[in-house]
Amino acid sequence: MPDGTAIDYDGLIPNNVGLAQDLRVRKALETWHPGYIDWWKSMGPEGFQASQVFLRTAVGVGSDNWAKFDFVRMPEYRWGVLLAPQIEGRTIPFGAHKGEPAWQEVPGEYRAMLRRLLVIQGDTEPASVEQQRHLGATAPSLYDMRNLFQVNVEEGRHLWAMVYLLQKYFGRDGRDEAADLLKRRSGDVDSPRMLGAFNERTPDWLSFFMFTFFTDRDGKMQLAALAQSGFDPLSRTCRFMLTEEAHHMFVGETGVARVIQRTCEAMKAAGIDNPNDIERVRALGVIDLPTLQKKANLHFALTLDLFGNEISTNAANAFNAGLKGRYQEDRLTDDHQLLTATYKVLRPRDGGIATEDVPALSALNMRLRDDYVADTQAGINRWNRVFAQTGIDFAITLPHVAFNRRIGEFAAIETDTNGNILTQEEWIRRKDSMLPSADDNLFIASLMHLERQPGAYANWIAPPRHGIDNRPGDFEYVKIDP
Ligand code: BYC
Ligand code: FE
Ligand code: FE
Repeated sequence: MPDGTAIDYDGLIPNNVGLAQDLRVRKALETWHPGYIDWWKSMGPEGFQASQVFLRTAVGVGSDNWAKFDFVRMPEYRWGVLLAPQIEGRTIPFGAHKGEPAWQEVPGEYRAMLRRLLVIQGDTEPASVEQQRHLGATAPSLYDMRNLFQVNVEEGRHLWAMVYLLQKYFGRDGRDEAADLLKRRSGDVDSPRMLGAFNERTPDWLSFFMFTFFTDRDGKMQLAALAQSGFDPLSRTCRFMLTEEAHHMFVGETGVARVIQRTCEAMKAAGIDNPNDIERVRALGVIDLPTLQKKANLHFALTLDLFGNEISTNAANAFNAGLKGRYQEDRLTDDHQLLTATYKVLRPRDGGIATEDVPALSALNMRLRDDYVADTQAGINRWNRVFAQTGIDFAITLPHVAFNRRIGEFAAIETDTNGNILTQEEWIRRKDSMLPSADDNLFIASLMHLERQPGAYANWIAPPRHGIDNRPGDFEYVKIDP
């Protein structure tokens, strides 16, 4: 496949990496495939494996017309290996090897570091499918159910993306890692997924929308950083994954926006102006706004933990090695080596929180997290326009980055959502006013039920503005019992 854009759909595994000519890797992938399908059937969407779902499948890797839409049973989805086109003459964009030709093979000295990056990234993808597997049963509409399954099959494909790199470039231990990616389970006591947020439960649809808004956006940031990689196959893989990622964040952003819209409209219709009139709002069968804020607080904090320690030698090493860059590295105008630069890091100090200048190279996790927060804030601002449009006096705000953290500088302290340090007693007393309480979760759970009539929506969420692929409002996106 020299031009790298056409996809070969003839074999078992759709690809644009010339698998037909690469017997060794094809065999490894075909050996891995049955285990993957077993995993999908046992850990993928529960109860809908035989349903016909209106899914998009990639048919190209260019920037437009890259996907087609059709009804598919999920286990028959054509998961494939798709890389963005190779860029002629690409060089390593940053770090100690800056300016050297991009690597087409794994640089021996960085093998272990690269493998770890691939495994961590790969581990998150099936984890999210596991976390979301029971949500089909309470989908608020067939439209939303279809979006859930679309996200799920694409996260499955993201696993394929990492498994291909492991099997193609890491031989025996790559195959072992690929097998292990099918063994760990989200939330399992003995063999959990690698990162914290991917072992949390996704108990309801509001959590799902928050997860795709907040946590898939971490996916976007991490993939964007890896898309800069001097290891060219990783860069090309991540560039194509980012094309798919946009839809995942769309699902989260519009999902929450539709919840906000529905709540505000119901409040207006009932003559309720005060968002804190929680009992009256809940009596309307919609999600009250303070609970929405608490869910956002939770998912933001969980996602910030995914950026690792603010000050990290691992991150510095990965940058120096040319393996993991900064967000939009190719648009930054500095030496791309960070030999003398410093960066401001937030840390607890003298009973408060203060900024400190540290060598920029060691603060790369902090920097990526800052870029993430800015990107997230832009999405929050779009949510807040819905309040303005419906005339309800409310705004969602991001909590302080120190709030409810388990990794990094703030792991050892507790703060309120404004970043004021709390004693353990104060934290316990105030926690339920800042994070979803058992009571809040029970209320949300009480709203969750399957709405299976085409064009119908559960009472707590507004319909979307447009159908998928321009389908009409009553389109049957999932034929549950075909
Ligand atoms: N949980 O130097 P440090 C996505 C460990 S989301 C557990 O601070 P470093 C998606 C760390 O392993 C994107 N352990 O951090 C979204 C290390 O242990 P060792 C996912 C943690 O190395 C939705 C030690 O602490 N992709 O795609 O910079 C649906 C010191 O580490 C955590 C990536 O994140 C944690 N949160 O790594 C589906 C890409 N944080 O090695 C998919 C790769 C730190 O000393 N990312 N530790 O034993 C990375 O490598 C991250 O930056 C790390 C931080 C989170 C691993
Ligand atoms: Fe993904
Ligand atoms: Fe995603």
